Amino acid sequence: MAQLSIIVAPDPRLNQPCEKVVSVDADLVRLMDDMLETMYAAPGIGLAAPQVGVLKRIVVIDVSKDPDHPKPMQLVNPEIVWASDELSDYEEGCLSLPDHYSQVTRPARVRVRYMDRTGETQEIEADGLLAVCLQHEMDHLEGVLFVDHISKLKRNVILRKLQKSKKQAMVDA
Ligand code: GNR
Ligand code: NI
Repeated sequence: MAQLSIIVAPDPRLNQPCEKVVSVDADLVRLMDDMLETMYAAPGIGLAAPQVGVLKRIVVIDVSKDPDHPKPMQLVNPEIVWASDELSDYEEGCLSLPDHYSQVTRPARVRVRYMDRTGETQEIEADGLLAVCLQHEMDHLEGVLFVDHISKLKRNVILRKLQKSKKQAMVDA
């Protein structure tokens, strides 16, 4: 297994729709395992392939928050097949927007269809943090970040701060 580096915004790779995966092969399984390792190390509760520079429809998630009982999930070509009318707010963060958090409103429950690491189609219905995380990760596959769900003013404040710290890191290096 290997750790991958996580792309921080602003970066054009985080704003592009990702390609569907055609077949789940050994290379793809290795990528998903590396994504899980990268997510646990960060640490984070989810990671989408574009965050490591791979523009494919792949997501890994573990919302268990209990290192003794991990519940890793690997989803290929995930699709929302149903979302509740009921909405819910959650204070979201993103490994590609480090140290920035905002309330985001999304459907409270979703049903998601995806392929697992063996290529089999699965469906799950989720609420709570898993529903938030699934929607957050699937947004990444469309090139959408949580800041795209908040006011333009708040979004620009966050993106300008990140841009500024990137430029400073270039000077420091
Ligand atoms: O680690 C993460 N935590 C988090 C908290 C609230 C809502 C969404 C998330 S996902 C985030 C990891 C990440 O950036 N995934 O894309
Ligand atoms: Ni994210």
